[in-house]
Amino acid sequence: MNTSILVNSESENVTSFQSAIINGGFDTGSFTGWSTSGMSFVDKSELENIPSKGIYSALLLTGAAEDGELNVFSDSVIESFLSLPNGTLDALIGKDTIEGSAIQQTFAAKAGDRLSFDWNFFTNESISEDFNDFAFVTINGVAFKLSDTFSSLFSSSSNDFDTETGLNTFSYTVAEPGNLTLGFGVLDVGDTMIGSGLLIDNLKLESSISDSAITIM
Ligand SMILES: [Ca+2]
Ligand SMILES: [Ca+2]
Ligand SMILES: [Ca+2]
Repeated sequence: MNTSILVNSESENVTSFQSAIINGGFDTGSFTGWSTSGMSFVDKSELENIPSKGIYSALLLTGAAEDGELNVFSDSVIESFLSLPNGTLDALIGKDTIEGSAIQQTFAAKAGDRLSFDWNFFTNESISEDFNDFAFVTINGVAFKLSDTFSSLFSSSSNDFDTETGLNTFSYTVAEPGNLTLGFGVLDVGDTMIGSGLLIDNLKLESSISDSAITIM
């Protein structure tokens, strides 16, 4: 179907347009377009995952002692990096978050655009209130938890971690036009002894056709 000319501007179909997001699938093999803090990799083989789109995914890690001293950052540094109010991450999980990694990107979005991405949370932790490592997304300085060690989605993992949620899709409808800053992070809680990770891929911003339709007179 040719979507460049529409005779019906009332169409509510949704189609992908040129995304303002740079390298949303990480398939440049690098973090082009992103800023990073801590241990973040773009890799196709680190965990032998099958990315949901393309060859590469982003992988963020906590500072697990079993992996040696990783170059991760404290929760307060991560909060500053993601423009979150001090104490946001402790409050999100209800425990003392310690350290981890994050990435972010800012792009233009219109009201009604649909943002979506795929994620997978990995951990070597058991279900634990005290060491409840977690992964989260931030949208314009507001944090939403993606998963923690209590996830009902866990199955045993075929990669280097004990368990994983498997790939899930998060979607969000943009309410206000303007720049949107999107961040992702994964954090150790309680201590730094047992590691967790967050995979991100296939980040997309989709517009409603009716926003850019051309009406033929
Ligand atoms: Ca990809
Ligand atoms: Ca803390
Ligand atoms: Ca941990």
